[in-house]
Amino acid sequence: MKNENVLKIAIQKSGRLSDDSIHLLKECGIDLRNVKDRLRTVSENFPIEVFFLRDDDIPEYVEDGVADLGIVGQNVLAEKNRNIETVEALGFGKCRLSIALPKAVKYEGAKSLEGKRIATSYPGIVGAYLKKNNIKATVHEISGSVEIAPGIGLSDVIVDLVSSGGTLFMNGLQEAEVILDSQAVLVSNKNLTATQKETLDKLLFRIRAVKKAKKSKYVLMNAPNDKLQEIISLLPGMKSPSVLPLAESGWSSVHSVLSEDEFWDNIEKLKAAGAEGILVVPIEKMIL
Ligand code: PRT
Ligand code: ZN
Repeated sequence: MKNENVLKIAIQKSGRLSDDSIHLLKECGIDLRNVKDRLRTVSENFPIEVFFLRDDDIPEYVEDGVADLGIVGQNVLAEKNRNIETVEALGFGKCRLSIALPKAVKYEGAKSLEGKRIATSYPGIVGAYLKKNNIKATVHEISGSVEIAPGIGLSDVIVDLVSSGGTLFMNGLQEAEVILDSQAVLVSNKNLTATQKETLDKLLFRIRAVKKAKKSKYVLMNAPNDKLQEIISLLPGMKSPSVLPLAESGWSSVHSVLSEDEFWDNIEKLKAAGAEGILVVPIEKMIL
């Protein structure tokens, strides 16, 4: 394989996005060895080379073309504000960048920040938010443990990432306003070669099949023939459900695909309509 046609993808070396990023590539059928060394690795069955980096450096490397692709949180992307393309949201690493302040303090929208000291690792995003809302406040950039800043008197307010909210709670803080919703995204350099674009399309096709499968379940059930029409009307399927006769006369086996969002609702309706022995099976890939 000619080197310039191999896509170089930068993923987080060690942290919250690392395992999910590797797992996604593996689910796309990309063989990766030496992921334990976490330096770089070339796939043997797909024209891709993986670099392991700090997440903060990924947007810059992708802009400069040191890497062609990257997997990074939208929070880092918004903060670094690099000239790169967001190609696909990946559905993991979900969190939000929020304003938080001590529980006893009342929050009445952005104007509550006027004249306050704000501690954050996201000075770019916070600065833009203050500017948009026409607020004057002091921003202290700190690189970690932002949640302790109010407790030690360094700031009045923080802007930090939140997922469960447990960290804020343990530090006596309340989440007051979400500034940015974030998840991991696939990003790309803007000047890929035609061959690299083709490889990216192949990768995207696989990523979408994996994402789609995650959101769906394969369901099988037994149904009395006199209830078949009602049961079929509850099942969308990819085109329409498959119906196979059972060995016992008067009964059929019905197979279909249900989306996770409507899953429990549908299962209850199916049972009420007379379906029995309902099996729910995960789907590995889904190509539409
Ligand atoms: O070393 P490197 O620079 O690569 O890693 P890092 O330490 O900067 O990042 P890392 O691994 O902590 O996070 C990587 C990315 O994961 C972030 O940029 C986000 O896109 C995403 N992510 C998702 C999160 C969280 N959820 C999250 N909860 N990043 C950080 N947190 C923090 C949060 O700020 C809080 O302090 O985790 C703590 C626990 O959160 P709660 O709300 O569940 O208590
Ligand atoms: Zn980082």
